Amino acid sequence: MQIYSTDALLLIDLQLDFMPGGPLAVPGGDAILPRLNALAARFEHVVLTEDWHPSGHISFASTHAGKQPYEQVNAPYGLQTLWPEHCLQHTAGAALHPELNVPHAELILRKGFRREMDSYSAFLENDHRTGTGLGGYLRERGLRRLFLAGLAYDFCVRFSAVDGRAQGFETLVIEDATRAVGLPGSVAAADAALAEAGVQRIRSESL
Ligand code: VGL
Ligand code: ZN
Repeated sequence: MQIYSTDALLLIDLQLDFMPGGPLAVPGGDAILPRLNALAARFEHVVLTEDWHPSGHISFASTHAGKQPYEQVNAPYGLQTLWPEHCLQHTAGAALHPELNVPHAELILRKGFRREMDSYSAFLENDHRTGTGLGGYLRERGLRRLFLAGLAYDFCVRFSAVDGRAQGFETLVIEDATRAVGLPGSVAAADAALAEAGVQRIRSESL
């Protein structure tokens, strides 16, 4: 598969809090970094995202009395899974992994910065209505096809890919350049959602 100047590589949430040893560790999250660096070097356009939460964020179990991580609460916009505190704005754990080597990344998009609403997707917050601006940014720059990788396959990669496709971008997930959180059923649900949305899953060697 050829890479064109109208393609963008979207690298999702490669932050320390999602790496092994972090509060919301994604198993093997750091093992994909060499592959991501090699991929990124071949793309003219790379966009990074950062999960970027204020204290007291609605997605933190600690915000809800008596709730534990991985339970759910009813939010005004629907069910919200609760997580350990992670990616607090401008803390060490919110930093990108130092071994991520993408000096030519053109945009770092932050999401999840509203206390009262989470945002798994890089395009739409969890109400599935509030835009982050990424769709407009990509369109204005003439970027039409998106390759997604990073963390976590079953949450932020999944929802970003589905919303990117829904906004009219040809969207592919490079599956061996992602890793999953792996809650019960979450990987199967992500597989099904990507298939349903028309998001192709490819392997990095086909690029
Ligand atoms: C993510 C759970 C909570 C992700 C972010 O990056 O996939 N997952 N916040
Ligand atoms: Zn988060």
